[in-house]
Amino acid sequence: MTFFKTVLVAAVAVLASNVAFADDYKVGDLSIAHPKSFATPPGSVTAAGYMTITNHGDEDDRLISISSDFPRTMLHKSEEQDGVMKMLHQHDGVVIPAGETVSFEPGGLHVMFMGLKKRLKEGEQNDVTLSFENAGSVDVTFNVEKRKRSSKAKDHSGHGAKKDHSGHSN
Ligand SMILES: [Cu+2]
Repeated sequence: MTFFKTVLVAAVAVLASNVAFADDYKVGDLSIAHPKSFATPPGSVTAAGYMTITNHGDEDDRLISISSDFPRTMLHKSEEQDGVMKMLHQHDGVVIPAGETVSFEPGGLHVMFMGLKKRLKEGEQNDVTLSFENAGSVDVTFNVEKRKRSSKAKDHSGHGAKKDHSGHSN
């Protein structure tokens, strides 16, 4: 009985860890967890991508570029300036400090997919290449997930081909 219990516990533990790491990626000292974007409304030409990057090493690294099958892919940061939310292009990339985790999440850093020809639908997958200064490149998959209602106010689907991003209300 005890033996069975032990085996069962071990099996569950293995299963749980497989699930937990199902969409985690590793490159060098970095791990990238849960790349995702949200389904977009009709007519939207942009979509934001989110993920979490952890630097397990003892040297800083930097996400220097990102590419996908979409016409343009950029690194953005939403930031409030004088009471207005703006999206700032991260020209120098995004530093991933040694021993730290950087979250790309609604209202902050995000990947911006631009020039979308069609909506992103739940369950779709988009292949994206992340290039880091030290760790090199890694291919990851951004799963399109159902948008949570609570995040609607912070979504990026509104911003189109404006020259700057000051108009969009994220
Ligand atoms: Cu953006």
